[in-house]
Amino acid sequence: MGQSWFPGHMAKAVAEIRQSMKLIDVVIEILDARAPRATSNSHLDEALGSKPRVLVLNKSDLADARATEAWLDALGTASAGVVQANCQRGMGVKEAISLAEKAARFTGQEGDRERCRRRFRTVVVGIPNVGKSSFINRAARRSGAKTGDRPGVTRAKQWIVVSPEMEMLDTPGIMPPRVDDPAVWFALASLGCISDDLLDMEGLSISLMSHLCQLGAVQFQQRYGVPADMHDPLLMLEHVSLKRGCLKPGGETDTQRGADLIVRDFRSGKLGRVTLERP
Ligand SMILES: Nc1nc2c(ncn2[C@@H]2O[C@H](COP(=O)(O)OP(=O)(O)OP(=O)(O)O)[C@@H](O)[C@H]2O)c(=O)[nH]1
Ligand SMILES: [Mg+2]
Repeated sequence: MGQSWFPGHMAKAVAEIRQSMKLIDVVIEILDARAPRATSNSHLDEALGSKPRVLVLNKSDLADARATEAWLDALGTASAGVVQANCQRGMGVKEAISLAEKAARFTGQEGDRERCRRRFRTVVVGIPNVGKSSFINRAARRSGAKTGDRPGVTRAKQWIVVSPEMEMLDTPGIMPPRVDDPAVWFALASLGCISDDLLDMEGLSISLMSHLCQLGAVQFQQRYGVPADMHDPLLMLEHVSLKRGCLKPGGETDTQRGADLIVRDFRSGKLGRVTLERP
């Protein structure tokens, strides 16, 4: 993958995180609850070192509730704990912060007393678009960090004083430099962690519909009026495009626009609460 996949600001961010780690007491890693494995980034582990880490399964409002419970169990051994969250509503944020504070203050090592006296510092990391800035804004109860429904909104690191006790470092979303597993690529693309400019949206919408059928998550059939005996996702794409009035000037079906619509609907939860991978 070229420049656009691992752009300069991500490389710079990794270097800056590595450098900031001496100031940091605890790491808060934001994952997307719909694919906690695919949205983790082991490439960052080296830069983060061995600091305690709180995992936040964000966007849990868009994930299958039972699958989220299973993920919480599976990730329960995370060093400083794991919580589910909805950073748009503010759910789970307080819990994550109190886990972080506990881990930051009481390490059982020398310096605990000093750490209790000063403001503690966390860094919020994760791949693009998982909700890092939203988490920080909720934690700070103000919109200090810019957010947006596309990857790559935060471009540079930014310290935000969240409370008299805590400072948080917002960081740009960082991708692993390469993704070899097609299932991981599919999840990242479906969840909007990769810039759409790099994606074949028609191909993605087709994979998405066939994946939803495999999972039995067929709410989309009803939403778009897809006949029950239609099984070919390519035909489904044609059908949805036509049904939604996606037509080119000559009257031909505009499957590109249809595909965009399907993917957008999936990302915003209009096709149901779906978790793409199980523990
Ligand atoms: N439904 C839902 N949407 C959320 C949640 N948290 C964040 N979002 C939305 O997800 C999008 C991305 O949020 P950001 O906070 O900008 O994500 P980020 O991780 O900072 O993204 P980058 O800076 O691009 O890496 C925004 O449109 C948010 O409103 C959540 O819990 N549920
Ligand atoms: Mg951000």
